[in-house]
This record gives sequence, structure tokens and C-alpha cells, in this order.
Amino acid sequence: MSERAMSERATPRFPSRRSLLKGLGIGALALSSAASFARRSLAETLAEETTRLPLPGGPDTRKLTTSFPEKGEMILQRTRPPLLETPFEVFDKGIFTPNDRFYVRWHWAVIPTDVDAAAFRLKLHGAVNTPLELSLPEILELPRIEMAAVNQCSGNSRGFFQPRVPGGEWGNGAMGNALWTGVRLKDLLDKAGVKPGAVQVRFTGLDNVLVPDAPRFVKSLDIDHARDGEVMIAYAMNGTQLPLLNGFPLRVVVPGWYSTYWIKSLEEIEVLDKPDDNFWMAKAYKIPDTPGANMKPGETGVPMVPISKMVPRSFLTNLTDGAEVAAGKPQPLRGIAFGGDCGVARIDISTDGGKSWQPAKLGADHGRYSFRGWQAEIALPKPGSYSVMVRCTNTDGLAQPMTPNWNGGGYMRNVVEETALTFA
Ligand SMILES: Nc1nc2c(c(=O)[nH]1)N[C@H]1C(S)=C(S)[C@@H](COP(=O)(O)O)O[C@H]1N2
Ligand SMILES: [Mo]
Repeated sequence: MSERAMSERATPRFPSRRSLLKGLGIGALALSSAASFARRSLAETLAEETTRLPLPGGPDTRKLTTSFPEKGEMILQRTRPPLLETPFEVFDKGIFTPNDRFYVRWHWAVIPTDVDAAAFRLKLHGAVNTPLELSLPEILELPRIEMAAVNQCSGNSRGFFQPRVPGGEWGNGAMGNALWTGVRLKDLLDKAGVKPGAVQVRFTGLDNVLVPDAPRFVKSLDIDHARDGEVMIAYAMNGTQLPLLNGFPLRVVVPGWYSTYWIKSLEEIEVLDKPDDNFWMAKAYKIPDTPGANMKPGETGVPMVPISKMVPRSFLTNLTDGAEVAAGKPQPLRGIAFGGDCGVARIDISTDGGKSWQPAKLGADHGRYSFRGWQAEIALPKPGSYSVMVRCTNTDGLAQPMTPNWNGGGYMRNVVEETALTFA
């Protein structure tokens, strides 16, 4: 029996939630972590098919895997802890990225492989009047919000950096868009009563380090950000419970910010009365404090700041690099875009290297943090090679740059994408 079939058949550990969820419109939210790991050997996992994903200097191909619980075919970057990339063609199929194709990234190898939903408690403590320990049913009873938002790794597209930089060598598939359902972090903080003098809120998940001296992966947000009414604790993704690998049973969603802050399998929220100086806040995930987080390779003395808001991006999804299309006929183009920390104002297309641009038609608006579809048509009368450029300008007036940024972390790439086409 396949792993998917096994996990679908497994008995939910928490059957009473069904009545609780009636009327919430989340029928499939089973609140059980029935995913199963390690049914295949590592060799089997590694011996699967490959896909083309050329990076400057190589490799040109990546392994595909279907061996991870609750996941369909994914690009295998690393087995343990799992780094799974969404194959790019998935983004052509819709504005929402299906849960079983949503990318996966964990820092440390000890990740939750089974969560007892009935015993699970979310703890909220620190600089609060009343520390809380909330069960999942208690959380499900709180006012519920829903929001479409892009989850993108800070290092999405890192593999395209030149010169290359160390880290997860992602193509463009370390991103995804989902409809998140959950509760406002603000409501939880208000329930506990934040004490005066609180400055930040720290999130810790169920994952842990393998070597005892390593710093657990924890991240913090400033108290005002945590209380903005948009930061949420999500228990559902695209209408069903979170896949275990994407943070079952609860994860932080920080709309418009890079996903490093979106702590998965959230177990603990701590209100801090001094700024968090742990490794992951003070040392890691720092970017040059320059426009576009850009610096020169080897440059020294560049002031660094924590990564935060996302920047606009756009992609052509119906044609891949090197595709052959018919000359003299209208050629439909379509794709996806997002504004970063605000909406998409416009998408423009160029077939002459950026000299002239034509506007694309925007698809349905699912909110400013969501992917937005776009469509256009080009007609190139003569056979030859052309490249199609797509540029997003967000509602703050920020447009994608024509030249790639560079920094040692491989963060925040958002150069205008170019797709080479042959018209024959
Ligand atoms: N608990 C926990 N949460 C985490 C991480 C982690 O290692 N542990 N990694 C973060 C990073 S860097 C990314 S890119 C996203 C990835 O989210 P996903 O796996 O659901 O796509 O999770 C974030 N939340
Ligand atoms: Mo990330």
C-alpha cells in the first residue's frame, strides 16, 4: 500500500473534533497527524526520477521523490532534515499551491513525525498577566480568520546566485500560496494580557536539535507587529489541516514577511521584555541594509539587518525556458505574481530586452498577500529567438529590478525573470 493510502486510512486520534468543526467549513480538518515516515529505505528514496533544473555551474538536474508523507512529487534537495522543492509546473495549475506539492524546509533533523493532537497544548507565557495552555479544541473555538498569503523562503532562488553561495540550492520553487485559517495572534496575546514593557514575542516549535549545543530554531517578532491583527496562528491550509511537514498542528503566518518567521509545529509563544538575542535572530538571516539587499561579493563593512518584508516577484508559468512556439501567431502567456508585503499593481511584459513593455491583464484578487494570476498575448511576426521578460510593480510602487541582487546569504532574489523562446 502506498504511503498516501496508509495515511488516509489511519484512524484519526482525535475523533471528537468532527462535531466541533461542523459549520466551520473545514470538514477535512482531522486534527490527527497520521503521516508515516521511514517506510522506504534511503536508497529507495534516492533512486527515483530526475527533473531539469539547471543552475549556473550545475547541477542541471534534480531528483524527484514521492517518498514523503502527505506529499506528492517533489524535488528532493535533502532528505534529513527534509528540504523539498515544489516542481515549477505546479505554479501553472492554479493560484493556490496544493498542500501535497507545497515546499518543505526544516533546519534541524529532529522534526515531529507524529503529534498527539488530543494531548497537544499551545503554551503562551513570559511577560503576560495570565499564562495560557490551550488545547486544539480551545483554539478552534476562538474567533477565526482566513487569509491568502504567500509563504516564501528567504533563500528561494538561491541556486541562481552568481557567484554561487552556500545554503539550500533552491530553484524558484521554495514558495507557495495558500489560504490560511486560524486565529489572530493578537487575540491570544490579549487573552493572556501582555504586560507593559513587553518588546518582542518569541516562537518555538516541536522540532529540536540533533547536537546538544546547537541553537534550537526560534524566531521573534516585535510586539507591535505580533499584535497587528494580521499575524496569525494557522491550523488549516487550503481548507484542511496542515501537513505534518508544513507544521501540523499549528504554525505562525506572518503575511508579507519571509517564511523564516513562520514557525511550524508551534508549541510555545513567549512574550519577552528584552530583545531576543538568540542565534537565529542576532546572527542568522541577516541581509545588507542596502536597497534590494544588494552588495558586492567580497565587500566588507556592510551594515546588516534582519531579513523582513518580501519584495515583488513575477513568473511566466505556461512556457519553459527554451520552448519552441509558432511565429506569426498570437502566443498566450500566463503566470503568477506577488507584491511582497503589499498587492500587485501591475504586470508588464517585454520581448525586446526591456526597451518597451506591454501591460498584462491581472487575474482575480485574493488579497494583497496572495499570488495573483496574470495573462498576456504576444505576437512575433518573424521566426527567431526572443526572450520574454515579466515585471511586477507592487502597490507601493516598487518594481522588480533588471539586474540580480547579490549577498552572501543568497536572500531576496527578485530580478525580472527572463524566458528564452524560439519562434519557428
Ligand atoms: N519549527 C520550525 N519552523 C520553521 C522552520 C524550522 O526549521 N522549524 N523553518 C522556517 C523556514 S526558514 C521556512 S522557509 C519555512 C518553510 O515552511 P514550509 O516548510 O511549510 O514550506 O518554515 C519556517 N518555519
Ligand atoms: Mo527559509
